[in-house]
Amino acid sequence: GHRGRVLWFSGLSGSGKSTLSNALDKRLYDLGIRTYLLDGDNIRQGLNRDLGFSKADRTENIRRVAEVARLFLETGMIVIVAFISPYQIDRQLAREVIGTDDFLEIYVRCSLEECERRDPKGLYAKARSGEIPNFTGVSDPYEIPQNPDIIVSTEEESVEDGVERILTELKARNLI
Ligand code: GGZ
Repeated sequence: GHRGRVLWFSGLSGSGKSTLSNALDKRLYDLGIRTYLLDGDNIRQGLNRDLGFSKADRTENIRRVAEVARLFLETGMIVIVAFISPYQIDRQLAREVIGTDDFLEIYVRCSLEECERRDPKGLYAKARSGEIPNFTGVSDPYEIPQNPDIIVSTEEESVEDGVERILTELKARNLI
């Protein structure tokens, strides 16, 4: 078996975190590598359904996700985590909870303009009209990762190319 790892995706809403992390999850599964995906769909509706989008709640969201990722890590799985995780300090704390040797930060880079153009759920429009307050990138901060392990630019490369590049990087680091 493999030693566990946490692949932590950070990026704006609509940047492509879910698409990329799901595609990577499938590729690793096909390679026979055990993975577990943590994202808003299985965390914010369950474990963290008491949390909203204030700064304190986002911090608590990320803290709990990091603790859950650590539990799965101990089973030897590759844990794929996909949350906006907008604050540098919270990502840093997650790295410390998980252990820096087992933590890879992947910045899903996409301009706010392009995320707004995509607006797959119409959330940016609602944020602009004020219907959704504290929306990341519009009325709430996103702190760009300063030293990510991997950057995937979803305006410049396809999902397939991004996933292959992550796999190449994992192999180069002997992580898979
Ligand atoms: C940002 C929000 C907000 C606000 C609801 N700000 O595109 P989505 O819909 O599916 O992804 C976004 C998701 C962000 O949740 P996270 O747990 O990843 O955020 S954080 O890491 O900051 O805790 C978006 C939706 O929730 N959403 N309101 N105000 N995104």
